[in-house]
Amino acid sequence: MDRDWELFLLPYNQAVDELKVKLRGLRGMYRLRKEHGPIEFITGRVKPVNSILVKSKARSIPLDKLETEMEDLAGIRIMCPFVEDILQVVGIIKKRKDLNIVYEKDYITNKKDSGYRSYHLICEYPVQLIDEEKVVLVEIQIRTLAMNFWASIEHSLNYKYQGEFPEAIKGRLQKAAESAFQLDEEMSTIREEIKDIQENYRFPD
Ligand code: 0O2
Repeated sequence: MDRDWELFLLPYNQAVDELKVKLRGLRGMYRLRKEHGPIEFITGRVKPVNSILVKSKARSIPLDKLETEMEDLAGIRIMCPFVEDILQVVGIIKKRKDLNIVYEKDYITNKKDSGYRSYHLICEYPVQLIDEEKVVLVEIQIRTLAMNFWASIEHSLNYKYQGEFPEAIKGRLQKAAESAFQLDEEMSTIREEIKDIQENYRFPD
């Protein structure tokens, strides 16, 4: 099937750009209130065409069903300092009137076999085009800095080994996932102390 990818992905690019601005705005609001902010930083991306093609083949998603069946064409990632911040961010997003949560995946309570932990919200987000409104799916991933560190490294290794990890690497990744979990636990116990420091001192953006 011939597809104009630039045209097809335009509303997804627009959605990612808009949501990055909107959600980053929350950080400034917390700072102004001199309250602990549950968001450390935010990234966003539209899935590259080659990754779309690889995933559609791997999951047997027909190219004419991408809009409904590939939920992470547009992706937003929100990094939080502490595990406790994740549910706070989920609550904030659920209350928003500019998007609609379709469903959620809690890979924090139910971590994946790989060791992956993160909270995913699959949302419908309306984009205003020239003559119409188009509702696109956006996947918002919410995780701690430690979860993000682990996922980034695992993702790079996954790319290298195409998901077929040698046993030794698999074991080391599982140990690293456990260490990331312990780090989050440890940070939670000293959360109050760190919050004080964060409120009194912030690096400039
Ligand atoms: P990329 O390159 O990040 O875009 P499902 O049918 O629901 O099981 P789906 O739609 O892949 O499958 O949903 P899932 O499992 O929630 O994964 C969506 C995204 O979460 C992935 O997108 C990754 O970004 C992230 N993710 C899920 N599992 C893992 C994991 O084990 N390791 C890492 N590093 N990330 C994970 P993509 O398309 O796989 O990749």
